[in-house]
Amino acid sequence: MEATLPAATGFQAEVRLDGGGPLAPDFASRGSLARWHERTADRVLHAVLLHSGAPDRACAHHQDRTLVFAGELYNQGELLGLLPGRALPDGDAALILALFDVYGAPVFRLLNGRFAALFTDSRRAVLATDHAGSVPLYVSVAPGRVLAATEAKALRAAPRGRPAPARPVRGRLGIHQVPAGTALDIEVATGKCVTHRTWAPPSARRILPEDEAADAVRRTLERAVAARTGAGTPLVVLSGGIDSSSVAALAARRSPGPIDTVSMGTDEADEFPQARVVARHIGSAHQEITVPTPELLRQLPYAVWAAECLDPDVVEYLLPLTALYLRLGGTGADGAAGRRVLTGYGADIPLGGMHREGRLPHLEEAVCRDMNTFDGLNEMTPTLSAVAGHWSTHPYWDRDVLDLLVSVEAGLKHRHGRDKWVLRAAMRGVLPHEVLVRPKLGVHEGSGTTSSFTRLLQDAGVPQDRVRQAKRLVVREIFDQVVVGGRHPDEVAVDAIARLVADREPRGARPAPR
Ligand code: IOT
Ligand code: MG
Repeated sequence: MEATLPAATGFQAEVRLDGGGPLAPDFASRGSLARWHERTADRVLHAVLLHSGAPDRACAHHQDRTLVFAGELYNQGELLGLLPGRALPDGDAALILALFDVYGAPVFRLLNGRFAALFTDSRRAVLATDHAGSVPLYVSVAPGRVLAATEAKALRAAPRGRPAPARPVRGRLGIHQVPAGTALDIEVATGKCVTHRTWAPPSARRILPEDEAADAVRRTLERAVAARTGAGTPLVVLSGGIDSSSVAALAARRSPGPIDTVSMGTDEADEFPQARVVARHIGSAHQEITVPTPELLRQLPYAVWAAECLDPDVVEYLLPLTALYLRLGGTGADGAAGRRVLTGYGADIPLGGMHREGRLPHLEEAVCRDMNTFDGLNEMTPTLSAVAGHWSTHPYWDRDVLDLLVSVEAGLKHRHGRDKWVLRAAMRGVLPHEVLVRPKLGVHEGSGTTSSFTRLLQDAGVPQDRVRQAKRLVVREIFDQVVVGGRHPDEVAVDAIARLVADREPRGARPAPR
C-alpha cells in the first residue's frame, strides 16, 4: 500500500570535506531515525532522516549528486512532464534530483510542495525551502562544513558557524534559518553562499468578474486538497469556520468513504455546534476533544518546542492545535499510526481574514504586511503535529492557491459586507448557507486560549496593560529553555515562568499592594 506520510518528515545532515562524526540528533518530532552515510573522493555526507517507516525514497543519489528531502511535492504531474522519454523517477527526491540535472539550483522555482531539501555534489551544498518555508530549515556554515536540520535544536551542539545571508536564530551563535522561497547555494570548502530566491508573494492584483474569481478559487483549492489527501482516510481539523469547512467538504467529495474530522474545545469555550453542522453535512466520522484549560496552558512549552517560534500571537494560535494533535493518538486505523492531517490554517493571511473592517486600502495593506512578515514565524511547521507523530498540511498555502488568493483584488476579498467573500462564493453549493456566512472566530478565541493565557499572567501579578509584553517574555523564556537550552517541555514550569515575568515588571508598572 502507498505510504500515508511522506518518506521523511525531517532531517539533520552534515556535509564536510574531512571525516568527522555525526551530531546527536535532537528533534521534537516523533518518528524513527534512519541514517544515510556517503563518502566520495571529495566529501562526506551524514544524514539522519526522521520517518514513519519508509525512509528510502527520502534520499536520491546519482553519480556524485545526492538529494536529501523531507516533505512532499504537490505538482509531480507537471514536473514529470519536464522529463520526457526518461525512466520515471521513484519518489519526490529522485524526481527533484533528475530535474536538478536539467535546471540546476533554480529547479526549486519549479516546485509546488511542502519540503526542506539538501542537495550536494562534489563541492557544494544547496539548502532549499518551499515557497512558504513551511518546513523550517536551519543551517550552520563554516569553511569545510555545512550542517543543516529541519529543527534548530538539532544543531544545538554544532560548532560555531559563520554569518550567512539568512536570519540568525536567537541564542544560537552561528545558526541561521533559510528564508522561505530560497535556495542557499554554498561552496563547502569556503562557506561562501549565493542566494537564489525561488518565490516571492505577488504584488500585482488581478481584476476578475465575481463568477470567474469564485470558479478559479474553487478549482485551485480542489486540486490542492486532492494533492494532499494521499492514500488512506484523510483527517481534517475542523473548527466549523469557512476555512476548514471548505477543506473538509472538498476532501469528503473526493473520498470514496467518510473522511475523519476532529474539533477541539476547552472547558471554557468551544465551537462544537458549528463544527457538527459541517460534519453532518459532509457525512464525516466526527470526533470532539475537550482539553481542560490548565492542561492547555501546560502545553505552551510543547508549542514553542515544536514551532521554535518567538511570536506570542502565533504561539497563541498554535497552542490549541498543539493540544489537539497531542490528543489525536489512537485515532489511526491501527490505533497508533501517524495521521495525514489537513487544516484550514493560513487562509486568513492572503484573504485578510483577521482584518475585520471592510475598507479596501486597509485590507490591502494588511495582506501586504502579513505576506511580508510570515517568514520565520514557523506557524505552518509540520513539527507541530509531528510531536505526536502526525503529518499536517495546509491547502491554502499550496503555491497555486496562495498565488491566486494573494493576487485577487481586495474588492473580491471583502464584498457585499462579507470578509473572505471570494472563498465563501467558491463554496456555494458545497457547504450549507449558515457556514458560508459564518463570521470569523479564530482558533485562539474559539477555544478561549487568549483569555486563559491572559488570566494566567494576571493571576501571577501582571497588570492588564502589561499582559502583551509579558506574553512575549514568557514565550521567550520558554524558547530559551526548550530550544536554546535543550530542555524537554515536560520539565518547563509555565506557572513559575509567569511568576518570574511578573516579578521582573518594572516597579512603577506593578499594581500597588492591597
Ligand atoms: P484559525 O483560522 O481559527 O485556525 C486555523 C485552522 O486550525 C482552522 O482552519 C482549522 O483547520 C484549525 N482549527 C481551528 N480551530 C479549531 C478547533 N477548535 N478544532 C479543530 N480545528 C481547529 C490564526 C487563526 O485564527 O486560526 N491563524 C490565521 C492567521 C495567522 C496569522 N499569521 C500571520 N499573520 N502570519 C490563519 O490564517 O489561519
Ligand atoms: Mg482560519
